[in-house]
Amino acid sequence: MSRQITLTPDDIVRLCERIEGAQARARAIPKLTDEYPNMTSDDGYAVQHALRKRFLAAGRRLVGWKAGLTSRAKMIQMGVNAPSIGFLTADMARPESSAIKTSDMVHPRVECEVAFVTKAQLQGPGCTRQQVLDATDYVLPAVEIIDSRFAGFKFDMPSVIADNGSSARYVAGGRARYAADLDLRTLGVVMEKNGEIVATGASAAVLGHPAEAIAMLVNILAEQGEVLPAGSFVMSGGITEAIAVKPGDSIVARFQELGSVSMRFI
Ligand code: 0L1
Ligand code: MG
Repeated sequence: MSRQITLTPDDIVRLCERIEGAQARARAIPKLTDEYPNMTSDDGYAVQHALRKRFLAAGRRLVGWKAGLTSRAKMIQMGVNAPSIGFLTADMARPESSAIKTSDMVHPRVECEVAFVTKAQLQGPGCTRQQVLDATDYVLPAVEIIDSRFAGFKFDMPSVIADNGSSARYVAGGRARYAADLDLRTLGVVMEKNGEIVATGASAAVLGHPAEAIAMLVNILAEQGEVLPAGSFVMSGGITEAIAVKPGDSIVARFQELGSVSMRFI
């Protein structure tokens, strides 16, 4: 299937700089399709690719990828109808139990995810859940801190893809486990904010099985002529809707079988 690119190379540079500026200054911008109404998801990935090149050229290190919008709850929350992917760099990671600054984000939200660490390269098209499980070294619990750079968290697929799937920070922790020792479809998750339960879910919410989201991610990478290398850290998508956080909030995400991940926001 050929990619549908409507943006010119100049447009791609312009939009990449606009996203980079919004991320660096923590400033909300209008969604990109307000100015480019014909933008496609492939255009969004072209902007995301330009952003990745720019970040890596500036010395940031690619550690893996994230699947986003992989649960019905998230798609309904955000008004979109397909999953997306984004890249993760080492500087986005925050230690477990740490204090995370919010002044360098626009309007952060947190979501519980199962993360996979791979031990073999995965390549699409046609990558399957079983191939993902065979290539997985271990899984561990994670919290993704997303931060759409679009005003009011209002966007569409091309815009959110260009904004690297709202990637901002992530915290991995808990207990690393072999995927074969768990039933990854039925893991229960509870998110607490300031001691109150604010979201609950089961991992099957992510496309029926979180490894399915990793297979989808590998197949989207293949459309862009890329593979998922061994040693990648990959987040499979929010199990529940995302919860807004502000300075003073403490978050604990409790995962059945995988332990908990906590952090506070300042
Ligand atoms: O990780 C996610 O599911 C987020 C993808 C982007 C959508 C959003 O900002 O909520
Ligand atoms: Mg996510």
